[in-house]
Amino acid sequence: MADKIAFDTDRGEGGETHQHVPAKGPHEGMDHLTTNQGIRVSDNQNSLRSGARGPTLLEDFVLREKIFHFDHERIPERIVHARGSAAHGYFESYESLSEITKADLFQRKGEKTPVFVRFSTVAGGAGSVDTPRDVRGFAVKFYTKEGNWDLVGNNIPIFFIQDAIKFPDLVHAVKMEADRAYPQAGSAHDTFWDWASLMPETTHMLMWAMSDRAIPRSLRMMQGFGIHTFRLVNEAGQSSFVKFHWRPKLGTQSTLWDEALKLQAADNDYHRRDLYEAIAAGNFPEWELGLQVFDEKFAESLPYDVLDPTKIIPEEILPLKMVGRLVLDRNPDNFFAETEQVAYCPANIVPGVDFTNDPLLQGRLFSYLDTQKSRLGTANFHQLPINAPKCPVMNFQRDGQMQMNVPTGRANYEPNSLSAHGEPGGPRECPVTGFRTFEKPAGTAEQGDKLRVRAELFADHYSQARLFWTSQTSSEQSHIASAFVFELSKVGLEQVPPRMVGNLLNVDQQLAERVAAGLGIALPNKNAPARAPIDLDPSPALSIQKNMKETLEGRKIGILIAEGTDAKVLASLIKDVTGAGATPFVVAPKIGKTGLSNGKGMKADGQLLGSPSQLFDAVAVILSAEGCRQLLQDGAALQWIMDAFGHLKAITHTAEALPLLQKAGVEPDDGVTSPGNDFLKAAAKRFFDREPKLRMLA
Ligand code: HDE
Repeated sequence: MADKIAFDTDRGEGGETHQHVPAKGPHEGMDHLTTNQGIRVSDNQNSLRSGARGPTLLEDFVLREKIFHFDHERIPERIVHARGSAAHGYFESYESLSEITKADLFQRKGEKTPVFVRFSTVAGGAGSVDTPRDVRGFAVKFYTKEGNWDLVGNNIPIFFIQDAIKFPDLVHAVKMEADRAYPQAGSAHDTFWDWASLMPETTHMLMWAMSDRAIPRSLRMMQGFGIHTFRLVNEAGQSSFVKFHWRPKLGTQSTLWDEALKLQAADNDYHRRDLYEAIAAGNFPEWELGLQVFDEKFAESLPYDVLDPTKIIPEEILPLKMVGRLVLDRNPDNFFAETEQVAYCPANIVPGVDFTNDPLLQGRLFSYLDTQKSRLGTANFHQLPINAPKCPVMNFQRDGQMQMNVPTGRANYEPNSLSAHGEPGGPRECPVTGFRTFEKPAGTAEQGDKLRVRAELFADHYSQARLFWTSQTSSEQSHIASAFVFELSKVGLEQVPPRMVGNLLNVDQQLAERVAAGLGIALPNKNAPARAPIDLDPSPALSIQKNMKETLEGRKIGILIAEGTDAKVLASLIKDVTGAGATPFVVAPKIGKTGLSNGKGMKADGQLLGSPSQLFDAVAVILSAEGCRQLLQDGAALQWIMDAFGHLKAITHTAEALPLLQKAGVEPDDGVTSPGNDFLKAAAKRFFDREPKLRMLA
């Protein structure tokens, strides 16, 4: 026998030979490891070689198959929305909507339809961070009894462009630059702003993207939108227009920019972890589906075009009708098989829902099927479990790479008369139950010659950007102006910031002045608008701060402890926080036991340096005099408190912790309390009034 080598003993059988021969036969109660051909594997640790120090043999099919499969584990990532997190759940209808749509999922009160929902950032690669300033994807696959319906939306109700033909330019401009391959996952760079500043139709979307909407606190706390105007069609064939909205039960909430930046360091997977943990803990995130339903006459009365995806219809003008709820109650079993391989397609639609002529939507109807073939490698991607409809699929499409079905019989064409001869002839079309495209009455404005044009009202690029601006609180306005300053400060092309500010002058004089001042550039001339903007009434519904839901539900409270922390105060705080629906998270200088006042030890949930306060919605500093003295020497503790205060969070503290708070620059205000009810109330808010004292905003 050759030299003895240590043999891995993971499987509990031990042994010190370099040639592994299990001591016993098959392990009782364990599954056999096999190759993909089902052949049992005798040794998963040593490849086959000629002698202990000899060459590895080509003959080793176990090795070759394992490495071959590994080599091909990655598939092309999505060109956009590559970074995503997803969950299973259901959609439950509140009532029958048969008057407006024949879609089966909306026919019965209490009807539950299974869904798979994938959230994503847009610009970054699959391994990028969760909290850049970016739009978030909000894609819902409804597995209805009549086939799959994909509502592939975003967390912002409009888009950058009006016509699909511009999409590759938008994406090229925003993703990492072609020659240097940076920056990853962010729009704060030359090519994006060069392109955007030359494209006035982006202005409304830029206002949203520079607002706090683009830095959500949690995937569970963001809205979703179908964006385009769609159609609903009822049994009688009557059609209405519709816009789809998702509203989070936990309220809409965002982070601050400084917080989002620091979250990128604190936890790359901040949103993914948050979603996964909430579902794993049984705190199922929930959204309501709201519809804005309207007819042609209403559409024509609006001063903007409902086919233009850069426009909203304010809720104050057309309220939402809440028609059901979406609950996410199960994490994927396997990230790749489900979250990565899920293939959304806006063209997946069911009878009762239909498209409109929105030129962006029309382009999307082509793009997604095309991209799935390139990403998943075969026209049979619909057979993957996550994509397969949960209703019968019957047609004469055949073959192709990775065909997983085994169709039987001779009939692979139609029409056929095989059934007349006693053989199954296969499925047939049905004009009654089959999907029928809504037929517009002839001769309407939507029909015409073949022209490369856009409808007249699409030329108004600024009125709704102004509407968005005037609908925000002054704190939100300063965040928007500051975001423009931040992003444009990263732009090295000198001609770009003045050009962008020249566009902003069409939105609001003050906004443009603030951005120019923040950049330290002279106010440029206004760029002539294609169509003069008009003043629209503000829509308070567009402000996050005006609609903040004061709740601790689904939030996380960080509790800083150290040696000698009062056990009673700590226990009652944890009880209160949990009772209010939040998750307490104990942070200590050492993750192992911290000695409390009652002589007992407490294990922390996180170590101080690895658990900075940006991970929490509010914080508690529960220290003894001795613990405080120790932490006064620790930069991480000071930063923890400085950031919590700077991110406008509620802070509660014991009297003994005061020296640390003072050293961190905490000034008394309504958000700084002693432990108890005052803290629970404060923790459900952010203290935006504090901000102007703490940082220079544009
Ligand atoms: Fe997409 N988009 N998109 N998009 N999009 C993709 O499809 C595209 C647009 C959206 O979680 C791709 O499977 C074009 C608007 C989401 O898997 C691709 C145009 C909206 C997701 C594609 C748009 C979206 C995608 C990349 C302009 C909001 C992620 C990989 C006409 C309503 C879905 C893929 C997921 C993904 C094309 C515009 C949302 C390349 C051509 C507007 C949420 O097919």
